Amino acid sequence: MKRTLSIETVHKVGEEVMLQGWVNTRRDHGKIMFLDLRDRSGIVQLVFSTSQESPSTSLGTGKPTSEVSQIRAEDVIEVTGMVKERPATMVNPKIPTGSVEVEVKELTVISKAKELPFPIDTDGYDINEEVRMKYRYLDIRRPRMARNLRIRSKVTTFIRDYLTELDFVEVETPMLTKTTPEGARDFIVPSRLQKGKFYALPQSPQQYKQLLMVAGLERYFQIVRCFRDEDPRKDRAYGEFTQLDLEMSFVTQEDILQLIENMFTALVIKLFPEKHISTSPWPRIPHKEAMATYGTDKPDIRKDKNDSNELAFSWTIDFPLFTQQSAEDFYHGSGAAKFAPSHHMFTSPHPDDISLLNTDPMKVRGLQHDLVLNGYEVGGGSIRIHQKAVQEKVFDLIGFSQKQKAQFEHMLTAFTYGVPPHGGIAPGIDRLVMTLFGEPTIREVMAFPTSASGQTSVMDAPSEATDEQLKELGITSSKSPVGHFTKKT
Ligand code: AMO
Repeated sequence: MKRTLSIETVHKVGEEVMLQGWVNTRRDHGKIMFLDLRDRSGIVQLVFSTSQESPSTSLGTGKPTSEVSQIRAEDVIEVTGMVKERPATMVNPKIPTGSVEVEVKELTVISKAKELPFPIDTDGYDINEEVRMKYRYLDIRRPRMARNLRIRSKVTTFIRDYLTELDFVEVETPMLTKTTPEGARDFIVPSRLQKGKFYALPQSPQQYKQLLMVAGLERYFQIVRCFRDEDPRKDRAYGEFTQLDLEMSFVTQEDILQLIENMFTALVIKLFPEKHISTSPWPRIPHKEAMATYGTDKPDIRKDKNDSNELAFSWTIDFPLFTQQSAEDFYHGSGAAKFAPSHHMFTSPHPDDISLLNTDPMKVRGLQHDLVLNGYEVGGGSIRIHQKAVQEKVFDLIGFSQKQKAQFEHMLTAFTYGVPPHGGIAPGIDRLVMTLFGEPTIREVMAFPTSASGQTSVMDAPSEATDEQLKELGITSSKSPVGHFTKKT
């Protein structure tokens, strides 16, 4: 018999069905036992009767098997039985299948479950996070987590459809690549074929997306994994996270802002109808004004911060092109430099300020735009430099040595073959979804996040490599893993 989903039982009253899923709850009422069966569509009540003469004829005549009494929550079972309307007094209006129940005729236990390490019928916020991550596959059975992953998938599907409709091309860019100077430490991967050399995992596909503009694609996007070795926070994942990376040619900053505003407004209307965007069009706040008024470049401009359904989007624009931080802070190992880019080194100076690059670089505004939602920076981007000379000038100002400049030779070379003016943005999918859902941390919207100490969910990484693996890579490890040190006496 073909499997029926629990949600479909409401349309199958009077029919015999076969259901498969997990035992959500079990309730014994003397001669009658109820199980709630859970599958991906929700739950439905199963009725087992221990006597032929059921106390209420409407409550089923299913014969129990010896296995029935052994069944416990989270066992995986298969049942066949008859779908029946519940008596009016027994209808449960809280669940979509509350008007029916399945009178079980046959039961098979497919897989038994041990007692779970924590409850999954609660929201789970108060459970130790390490334990939740160790058993993440159980934690995701929690309705809140399962819902988060499902809605997140709807968000990315919406974005894909929306952009594809607008002639954007989704392109995958390499994961084994060269460092992208985004501001965090890189994860590096040793090369076996060229011993002593390393790949870097991309902090973002910044250079590739610009090269795709030189390649003439004009409209690119990618829902892409990015890797950054930086300290985690509640809105910042350690290790890896996901961006909606996009780039367009022959556009102004206005075009980028409009596209994102239109797309996310349509997304909220379609997927979060209970939420409202507090101000439209979204306010555009110059960086200077944001700092003076709110003391931050990502102001929370909600009108009522107690309203969990309010979404206050805004743009922060007119950032200074440079900040005075040391180069060490934004690009490791580049030595002392006076100026560091506010966003990244490919951001275009404001055209009115180009001459200031020679005279007063700190006064130069950049064509950077940050997308802010309820006080979180949920996206960042800019119009890019597309003139070789300007790019070289910025490299000089941030104190690049000849050797460092040589690392970006491919960009400068590409800029000599006919480069369209271009720009883009990269909203952080995890952070955006976290804010849309009102979740307290980014890890609540990621399937298998890494812990604050860099430990992966479920799988015990990072772990040691074998001597053979290291030898093949031409690497010797000078550090024993913590715990293997012998105590000095
Ligand atoms: P930026 O570094 O500003 O820009 O990153 C863009 C957006 O990515 C998200 N984000 C993160 N989310 C979770 N965990 C992290 N560790 C993390 N780091 C960043 C944020 C941020 O706004 N290549 C440029 C984009 C461009 O210029 O088009 C870039 O990566 O939401």
